[in-house]
Amino acid sequence: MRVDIVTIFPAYLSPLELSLVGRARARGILDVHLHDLRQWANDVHRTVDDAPYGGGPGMVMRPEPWWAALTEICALGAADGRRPRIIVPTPVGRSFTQAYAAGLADEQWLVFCCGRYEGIDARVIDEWADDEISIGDYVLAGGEVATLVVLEAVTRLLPGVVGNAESVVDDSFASGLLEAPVYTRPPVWGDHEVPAVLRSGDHAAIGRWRREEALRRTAHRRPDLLGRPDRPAGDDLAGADPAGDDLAECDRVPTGDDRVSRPEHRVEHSGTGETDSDARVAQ
Ligand code: JD8
Repeated sequence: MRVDIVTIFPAYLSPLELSLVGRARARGILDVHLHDLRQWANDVHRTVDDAPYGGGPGMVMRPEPWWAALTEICALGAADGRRPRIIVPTPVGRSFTQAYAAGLADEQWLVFCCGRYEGIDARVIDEWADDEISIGDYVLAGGEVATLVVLEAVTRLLPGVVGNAESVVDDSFASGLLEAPVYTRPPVWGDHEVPAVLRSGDHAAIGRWRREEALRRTAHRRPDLLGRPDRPAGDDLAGADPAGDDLAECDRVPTGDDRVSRPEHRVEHSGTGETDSDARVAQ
């Protein structure tokens, strides 16, 4: 798969040299090209933004550099009639999901347009964008982080990228359920013991346990996922008690009093009265 990324912050995409995506590039499964939008800004200051028509805060990305960039990049496929799927991350886009990632993974050529400021002039999006996608209901400062998210989710699904394809098949969301808790050695950690069924070798029982936990967790944390029509029939959740009393320790969402009861995790930040989890929240 070829991927072109246009941005005014190419360095923001350097994580694509690492780990899974980095290996996919090294093995030629993924061919990533980063482009600095400013090379298509033809004024001495290489200006890519201007004031918004109608007034309002901030600046808008000018259409001319984007038009020139997309014209030049798409021309790379003209010889053999290839055209890329042009993706614009935006908070007003369609929700990006595992199913969406699976659809993009079937493409041969993707182009990501990373906006900044208040966004890209709408005429560029109307003319060039095949997809406007959002990675979540919160506001970022630009499209680069969303591009990293989408590209990692898509790359995982490319043949040969993830060692055993099996682990991609039963991904969270791919199965429509959240995954069950995972454990490794030691069998006992503090006063926490790995569920005996997982050490039983009884793979049928292990499969049932994981499914039960996946259903229970999904019912408790993401009931919206269960409302999906693609849920296989007969999945009785009658057993799952939404209040979560029968949930495994690691599945209970800590309520106020739960937090208090875990002194060992509390690291007093000097004089702040804050503990590490409060600090994390504060960051
Ligand atoms: C692209 C500019 C910033 C957004 C004024 C803050 C995606 N899930 C998502 N949240 N935010 C984005 C996103 C934000 C972007 C751009 C994506 C380009 N901004 C703008 C509108 C309000 N500033 C996103 N995917």
